[in-house]
Amino acid sequence: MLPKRRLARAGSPDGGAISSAPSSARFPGVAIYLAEPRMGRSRRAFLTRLGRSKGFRILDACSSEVTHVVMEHTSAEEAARWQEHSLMAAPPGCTHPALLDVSWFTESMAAGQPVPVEHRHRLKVAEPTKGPPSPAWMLPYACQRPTPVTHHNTSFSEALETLAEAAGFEGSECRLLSFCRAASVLRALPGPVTALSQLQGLPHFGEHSCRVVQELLEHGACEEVERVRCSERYQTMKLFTQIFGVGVRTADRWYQEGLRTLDDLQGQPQRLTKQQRAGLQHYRDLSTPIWLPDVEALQQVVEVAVVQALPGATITLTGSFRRGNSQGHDVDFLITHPEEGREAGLLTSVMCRLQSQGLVLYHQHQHSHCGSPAKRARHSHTMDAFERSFCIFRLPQPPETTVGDAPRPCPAWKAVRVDLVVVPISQFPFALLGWTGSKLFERELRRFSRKEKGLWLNSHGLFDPEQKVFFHVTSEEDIFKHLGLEYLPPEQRNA
Ligand code: DCP
Ligand code: MG
Repeated sequence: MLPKRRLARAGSPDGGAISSAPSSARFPGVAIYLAEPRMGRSRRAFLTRLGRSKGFRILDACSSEVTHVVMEHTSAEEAARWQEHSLMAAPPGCTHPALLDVSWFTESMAAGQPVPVEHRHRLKVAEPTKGPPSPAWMLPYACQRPTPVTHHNTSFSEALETLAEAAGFEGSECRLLSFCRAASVLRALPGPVTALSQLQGLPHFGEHSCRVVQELLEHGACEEVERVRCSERYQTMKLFTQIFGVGVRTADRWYQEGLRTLDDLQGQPQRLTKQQRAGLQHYRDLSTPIWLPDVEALQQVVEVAVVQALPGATITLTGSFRRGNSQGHDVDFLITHPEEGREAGLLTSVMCRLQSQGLVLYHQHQHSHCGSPAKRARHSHTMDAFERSFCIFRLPQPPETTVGDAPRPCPAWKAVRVDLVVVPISQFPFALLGWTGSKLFERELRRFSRKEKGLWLNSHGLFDPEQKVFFHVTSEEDIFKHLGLEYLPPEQRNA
């Protein structure tokens, strides 16, 4: 007889007896393969344990023994494509396994035995949806679904983003993320939410976020959101954190000390860093959006300086403008050269050229502080370590604009925030992906890599901590491929 402890282990979902000896499975005619692409690693591991604990034979690899392939959120076309690539060629006379939706698997689990395969279990071509969105295709990670610039649920997403921002001001990262994720789900919906029932089953929609949407649907306003927006705390924190160089902690300290206005800060310049003083000096310009024509003008002047400093070097616009936004709060450029190493020293030379043209109001050079590659990869949550310059540019403006029939004089120039980042060509695809954003998209991408694929992603590389190897890539598309994600162009990354 087995001792009690060993008996318990043999019967547990993780127990070696069931999982490592599939031949002892209760249903010998059934061999299941759970296909990962859209299921994700952790869910697949969970379902595998569940199936094995109930005596099902679940294979780790896809082979000709497999009788049932189970997939989640997958259309018949995608499944067929997957089958072509992943299944071993069936020997003549041998039939392909059934490609089934996860509903067959969950019903079988509930029944404690394989249920007969019905038509509804077989993977179908996804129909374009009309009316209420179905949660089945709303994948949980923002990097798994397209999110365009313009969407249909602005008032709801803005309300949730206000609560997210307010949570961030209180240092509540968890609540900030919850509201951001719910807002992002709304941004990805193909139509407006008109009834609360449409939120049922959507990922990241907790009770609180549902309540906000419900109030907006019923009354056109949400009392909590209005209260937050009118509060002195929120308004002051927003005012202070909009200053270049001021983060939540500094803003909070000033608030606790009783400071409330920009004049309060002007009166105490000794409290401010050089960066914050520049931010305060140009506050009005820097807190008004930058529009596309300004970005194009900037790109031209920076490009000329870069090419003059190092022929063959290139600049690439990233950030919100690369995602197709027509306005943004700053302009982000990546600078590189097709020959690795040639980019060294380039930034200093570029800045000298721009300064000599009188274009630079402020700049702060940050040297590259790349440690060992593995060390960099581990710190996926922190800012990257590329050489960069945080600048405020003096951008000349057209002499006058016309409002109605009357010409209105314009200031001769406008202060604009610009980030110039220098990237060695071997890391360029990662930097491009990392700097294109949105912030939530990047966060979700890194979370997806870590949790679902066991890989560490940041703006420098993609690292496999088990194999201790970096992936070599030449494009953003390669990175999506390594992660098993469908490629999303920048315009669809507005999570
Ligand atoms: N980024 C990031 N994490 C950081 C800083 C930046 O992932 N700590 C990435 C995501 C951002 C991109 O870099 O989208 C550029 O940062 P910005 O702050 O300039 O943000 P955006 O360009 O997206 O928006 P904005 O129009 O406000 O500048
Ligand atoms: Mg930006």
